Amino acid sequence: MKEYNTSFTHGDALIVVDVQNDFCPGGALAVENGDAVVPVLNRWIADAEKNNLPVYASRDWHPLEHISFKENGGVWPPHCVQDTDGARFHPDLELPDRAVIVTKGVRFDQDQNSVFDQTGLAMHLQKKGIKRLWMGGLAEDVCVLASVLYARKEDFDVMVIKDATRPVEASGGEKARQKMQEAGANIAE
Ligand code: VGL
Ligand code: ZN
Repeated sequence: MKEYNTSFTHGDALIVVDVQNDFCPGGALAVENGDAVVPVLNRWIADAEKNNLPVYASRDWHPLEHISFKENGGVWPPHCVQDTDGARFHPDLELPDRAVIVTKGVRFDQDQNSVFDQTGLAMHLQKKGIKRLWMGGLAEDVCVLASVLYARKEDFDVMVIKDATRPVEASGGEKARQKMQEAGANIAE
């Protein structure tokens, strides 16, 4: 087992990926028990607040007729359409006012699964001296996976908060964890 500092400290940031209604039970692209990540992430958010550490929350924010939707040749049902209820953060997610919202998936012609894809977030964090990212959210095998892999490419240390993420497919979760670990991310139990 690799050794690492397990406390949330200076130089760390919390990244909450796509905890939106459409990815929770009852949503258009529901992840089984997707809402179970909310109380876990709320504890991390409270800890970030206590220690004055930065909190980022991404949202999938598609235009109507987005290329990732089945009707347009993609693989997903329509989800997280801009300004709809499904695109809103889960109502129990306790984001502080100072949380920074990262909006992605707005291009008509591309999907942007990673929170870093064309958002400028990596450079922004680097400029602030952030070295390590604690990450959780939905879905583990799609946007969390893509974001973690990108973060590793950008040389951030990455801690995936295992209880704070759920996959679209159980088998996909196992595979995703394997890929994230191979890329050097730590899975924090
Ligand atoms: C996501 C499927 C399609 C995600 C986004 O946030 O994991 N999954 N769009
Ligand atoms: Zn999407």
